[in-house]
Amino acid sequence: MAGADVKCSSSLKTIDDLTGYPVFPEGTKSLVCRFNTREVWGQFHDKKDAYGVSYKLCIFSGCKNVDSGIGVYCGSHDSYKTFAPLMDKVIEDYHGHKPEDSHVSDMDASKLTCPPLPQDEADMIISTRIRVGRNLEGYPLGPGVSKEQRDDIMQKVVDACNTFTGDLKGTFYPLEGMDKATQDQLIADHFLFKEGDRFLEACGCNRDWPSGRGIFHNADKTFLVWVNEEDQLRIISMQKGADIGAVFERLSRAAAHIETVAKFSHDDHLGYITSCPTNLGTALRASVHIKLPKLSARKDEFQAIADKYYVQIRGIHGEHSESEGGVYDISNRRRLGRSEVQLVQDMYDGVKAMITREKEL
Ligand code: ADP
Ligand code: DAR
Repeated sequence: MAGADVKCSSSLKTIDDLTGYPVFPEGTKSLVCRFNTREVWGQFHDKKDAYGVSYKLCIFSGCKNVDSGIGVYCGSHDSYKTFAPLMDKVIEDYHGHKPEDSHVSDMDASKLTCPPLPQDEADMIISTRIRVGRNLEGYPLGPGVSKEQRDDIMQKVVDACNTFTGDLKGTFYPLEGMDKATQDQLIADHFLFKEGDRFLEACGCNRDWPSGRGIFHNADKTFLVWVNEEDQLRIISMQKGADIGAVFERLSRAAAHIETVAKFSHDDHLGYITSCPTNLGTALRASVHIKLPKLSARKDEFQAIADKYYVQIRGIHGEHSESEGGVYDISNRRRLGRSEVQLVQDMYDGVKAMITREKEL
């Protein structure tokens, strides 16, 4: 006999509190609120995927954090198949990607049309960063891994990173044992991931922190790999200035190399597999930190250009952060159903349009 309905709120402690159908506050906008219908809940509330990850765990972040946009983190590649009646709806709503659609990757940086910007325009761009998320085949994802598996994944990623040569050659720094001042400086300088994200906390991604986490980077910090944050790898290329082509070329070369020594979780329908459904496909976010004081003062116009070019406007200290000093993080919004080249092109074209408008103003 199913229990009485359960009210979703931050007071939920663990998935064991989900003793009945989760009911969200009036006005909740998350996709898990919309698509975890009583019928879907009835079908899966006591089910687990092939790795033993429960449906309840996959939706718990959205039940606890009712301000989530999505509210779902998958515990393994199989979660997308076993819980398809929910996942397919989330994926189609967010990405416009239907169950019968396929995904084709293309990281050939030479296909990008990104002529160097005139100096006055390049001067508006403080820095450029492009990242892809990847997870190792044969392991659960962040919410589902054990401590032993996570430590094993870290070792495999470190071994792979130690095969980098030339400008990609670098050193791995485990988070465990890193002094606080170094860690805080790396975060402040935009190189290292933040700690304690409540959305990741709720889905179990932060368990055993800081064990099994760390950062690999080259001497110039233009090439970095985050290990076991939200995904098992975040492969990152970044540098000061506006040379989007150079940043993409470095990322493509690095990702291609690492894939020769590590097998990533992937399928023809969803592309590269990630714990959050929003990152499926390319798991690529290409961004610039750019000064747009005049355009950003016209919120509707700023957002209209972003919508037209499928880019997102964000703050400069990572997700859920605010802009500072008129500097914004502008990045591609799309992830799945288009290639990496097309998404970096989205960002380039969107930023170019914003710069043109800023100059007119
Ligand atoms: P992700 O897309 O990898 O989740 P976040 O938005 O969480 O990235 O940001 C992670 C870190 O990367 C933050 O410190 C953020 O300031 C930094 N960052 C993101 N884009 C840029 C950029 N274009 N230039 C410099 N730092 C950036
Ligand atoms: N808090 C989650 C995050 C969604 C996208 N961001 C990621 N994956 N870092 C939400 O559902 O809003």
